[in-house]
Amino acid sequence: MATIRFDVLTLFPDMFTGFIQNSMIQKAHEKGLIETRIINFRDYAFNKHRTVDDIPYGGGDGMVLKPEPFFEAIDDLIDPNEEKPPVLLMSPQGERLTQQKVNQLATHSRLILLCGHYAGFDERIHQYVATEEISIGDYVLTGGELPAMIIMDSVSRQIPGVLGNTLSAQNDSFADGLLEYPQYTRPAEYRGYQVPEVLLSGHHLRIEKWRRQESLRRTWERRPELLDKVTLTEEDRIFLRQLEDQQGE
Ligand code: 4GY
Repeated sequence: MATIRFDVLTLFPDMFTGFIQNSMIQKAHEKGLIETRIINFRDYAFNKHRTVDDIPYGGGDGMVLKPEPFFEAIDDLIDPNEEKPPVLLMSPQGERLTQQKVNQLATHSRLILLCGHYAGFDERIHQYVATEEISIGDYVLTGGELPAMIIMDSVSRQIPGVLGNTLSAQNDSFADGLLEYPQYTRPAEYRGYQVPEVLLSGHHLRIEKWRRQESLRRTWERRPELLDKVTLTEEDRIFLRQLEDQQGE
């Protein structure tokens, strides 16, 4: 059975309680598929006032996170006789998180996540504590907690058994490199808005073809750059050529 353990170093452990105590993550915990340890790295600040930050050398705005609590906490978490788990530092300067990266992270049995605040980390934490830096997107947050939760959420749902249905993780957007086709449920008509006829037909081959084409259409309209990385059939190519020909009509 594949399981994963997340160790999170943060100054704001309460931010994680709502996340962990809800939804699929909580169920995955109950099933023993995932384990999370939320550690306040202030517990590893051994100076008199347990300070975790200090003013930047060379001057400037904001406070910088001191190296000692991170080095000490990692020493406590990692057994030198065991394989060193990835230590991910959340930063807008990191490698962009993609589904491919999520899948790769999900192959590990353990991940350590470092969440910073203020003006950032002392560079020695980047260099000697973190094994890689991850960014969830090109915008700046107040801290690394939300990115850490995004990693925990996206990685957890790749663990077999975490989602009720083992197929759901494979079917979604990005699993095959295309955006997902539109979904409908009952009623078949609401306020005059109709569910596409083909979905009511019960004709599985026609439904599959329609879904593939809608996935291709969406990807072509919204994220055309994704199409360069997808394996397309001859039928897919014909459909895409039709879309191009119809363009501007
Ligand atoms: N974007 N992706 C991000 C972020 C906040 C100051 C270092 C992001 O991953 N992390 O914006 N993080 C900063 C705040 C300390 C982290």
